[in-house]
Amino acid sequence: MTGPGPSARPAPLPARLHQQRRTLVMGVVNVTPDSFSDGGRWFTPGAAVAHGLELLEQGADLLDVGGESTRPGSRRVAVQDELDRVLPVVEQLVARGATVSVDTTRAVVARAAVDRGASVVNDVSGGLADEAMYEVVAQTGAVYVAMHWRGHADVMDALDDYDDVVTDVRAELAARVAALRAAGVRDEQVVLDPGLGFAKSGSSNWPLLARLPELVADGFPVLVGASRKRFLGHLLAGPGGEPAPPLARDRATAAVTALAAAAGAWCVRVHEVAGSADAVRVAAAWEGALSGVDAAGDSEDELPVDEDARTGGSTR
Ligand code: PMM
Repeated sequence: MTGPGPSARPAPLPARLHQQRRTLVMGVVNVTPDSFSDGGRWFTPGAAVAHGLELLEQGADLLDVGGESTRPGSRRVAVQDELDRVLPVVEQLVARGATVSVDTTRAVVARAAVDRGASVVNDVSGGLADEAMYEVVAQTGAVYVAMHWRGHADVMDALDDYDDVVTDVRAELAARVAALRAAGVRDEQVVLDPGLGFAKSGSSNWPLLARLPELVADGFPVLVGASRKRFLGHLLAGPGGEPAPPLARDRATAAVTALAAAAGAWCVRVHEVAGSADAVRVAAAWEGALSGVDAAGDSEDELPVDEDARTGGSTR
């Protein structure tokens, strides 16, 4: 494999994340009763914070806190409910030293989360769900993940119509970049995401992964969110054709992480962190051996001295 190694990095992130010579691991903290992969397990703020701290212990570099499920077919939650779910968790995780991303399509939620210390706005709609989003991103200077999206969860399964899924997704993301620039967002803030499972049938996801270097070559950091998604359930289907359940998809997720990292992904978003934390180190060692850099030893891919953040600041 001769992937290009980790892609460009967004500028406004904390220095300790820039020092990594490998793909970053974003741990998912869903504060929702109904996410498809882990619905309801960490629905109270206390449980969500404890889960986030556990993910940091397992090697997460940053945590993605979301209060609205994007499960296929799901309905929108009220803005106030989303704020009530997300903000206390963001605040407490930031206070414990975590780098926090907020998973929201709403500008008002993004702004409130950044005000409470979130560094990243992860918008699965790429700005299409809320016309005020780009202004918030421009004003706050937060890192912004623009995911490829064609419609909300209740309609997205009907929007899987592509000539060539990779070419079309890249073109639609390029249109988002143009709109972001027009709104005053700096390129250094922007991360792109092909949006696996969003308006993509099972078979549409594999070309997006296999041809990830094409998206990486567009020059922006790339985030990959394959974790526990339906296309992995179908890949791992039992003898009767029944998809593997979400919690049985973690080993396949870690395998995707290794391949995506070797293909140059900047970050992977995962529910089970430990397997992907290992996988990104394997990929870095693999790439390092090809380029003559020692990424497998005890030096470059580790944090310098920031054990506090890795343990959630629990020793402070
Ligand atoms: N997938 C989910 C939620 N947020 N954000 C990004 N950037 N990319 C993704 O692929 C993505 C996301 C799916 O929901 P889950 O949290 O229930 O897995």
